[in-house]
Amino acid sequence: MLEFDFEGLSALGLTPAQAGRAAAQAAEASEANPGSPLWLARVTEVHRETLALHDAHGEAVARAMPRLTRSLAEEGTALSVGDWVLGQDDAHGGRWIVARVAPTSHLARVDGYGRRHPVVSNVDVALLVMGLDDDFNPRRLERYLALAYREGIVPVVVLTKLDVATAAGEPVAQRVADLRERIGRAIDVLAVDATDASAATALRPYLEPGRTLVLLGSSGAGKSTLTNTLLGAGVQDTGPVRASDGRGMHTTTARSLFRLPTGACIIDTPGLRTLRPDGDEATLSVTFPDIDALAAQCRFDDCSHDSEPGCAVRDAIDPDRLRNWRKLAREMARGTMTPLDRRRQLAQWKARVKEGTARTRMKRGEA
Ligand SMILES: Nc1nc2c(ncn2[C@@H]2O[C@H](COP(=O)(O)OP(=O)(O)OP(=O)(O)O)[C@@H](O)[C@H]2O)c(=O)[nH]1
Ligand SMILES: [Mg+2]
Ligand SMILES: [Zn+2]
Repeated sequence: MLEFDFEGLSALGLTPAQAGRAAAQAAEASEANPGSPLWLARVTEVHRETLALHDAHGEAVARAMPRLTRSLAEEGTALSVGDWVLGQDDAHGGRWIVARVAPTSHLARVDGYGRRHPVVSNVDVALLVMGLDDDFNPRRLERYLALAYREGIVPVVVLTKLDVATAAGEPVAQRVADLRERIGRAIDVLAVDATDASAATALRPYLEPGRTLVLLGSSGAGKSTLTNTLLGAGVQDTGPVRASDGRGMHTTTARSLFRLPTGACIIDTPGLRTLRPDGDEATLSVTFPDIDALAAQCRFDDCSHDSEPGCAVRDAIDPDRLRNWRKLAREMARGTMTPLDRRRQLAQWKARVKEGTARTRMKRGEA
């Protein structure tokens, strides 16, 4: 049996579809865990041992049932900020999460070893935050775009430090125009002073009640500054940026979900050090629709837009964008390999090395 207040939870981003999923999963969960009634809440923070939750009435701290943690780990995932969860109270008033409501979107990043790390769940809009200072990097932005597109999340580019760049006499308007030209006009690009209330006005169309947004971007880009401006309060700590290279000091160390006065929810995240999008060919074609459209006109179906004759892409696309596309394509191909593929590839490499060694020895007359 599941008891919940839809009105109250919809203010935390619960959609009718998710409420339906929750009810269906609750029927299963109460069979597995008979006893006290189930509740539904949203994860606002994940700590080592506990999770902070919000339901319509307030904040609470809960633990995940070890069985749930184990089964999620087997699927290569874990409870994340933004997840909707079903839980039960024990006889001592302890709160236990017994199930995760299947998320509608789930962002994960892949580290240098190919391991997936959950970032956030159930997000509608990703604010891709990038400073108009040394942080400005269209290639990195294209990685974030791929990350959002893979999950069907609407990306919005927020360029911060407009005040700083303007005061320094930088050609901001030109930079913004070039960026729009490069990533395509379908993506909204806003340039703001994140410390000023005008940033909240600029973002207003994305802050509808019930929406969930996530802030993504490197350390020092201004994610927490923006969070505070949108909250109208200094809730999140913000940190200095090194003068030498404009990098932040990793001030935010955990992800947290906040409710905004507009009725939207926002998740502030720590700056990611490495970002390899967990994507595939389809992700790549939506992230680079310009390349995808032109590729149909190349003479060869498998054109790599490098030196092939009759290539329609090479001369029409910004060379830096094309280089980035190629790099991401390679990384994603590596990411989508199954462990069996990888073992096979490794075996091939080893065989080739062995062959090479044998050939050398033969030449030397050792064999
Ligand atoms: N003048 C000005 N300063 C800004 C702006 N955005 C951010 N800053 C400053 O940049 C520094 C870093 O901002 P934070 O909000 O802490 O950056 P963050 O993205 O949260 O960084 P991490 O938490 O480390 O990932 C702070 O000193 C902010 O005051 C802006 O638009 N204008
Ligand atoms: Mg921060
Ligand atoms: Zn081509």
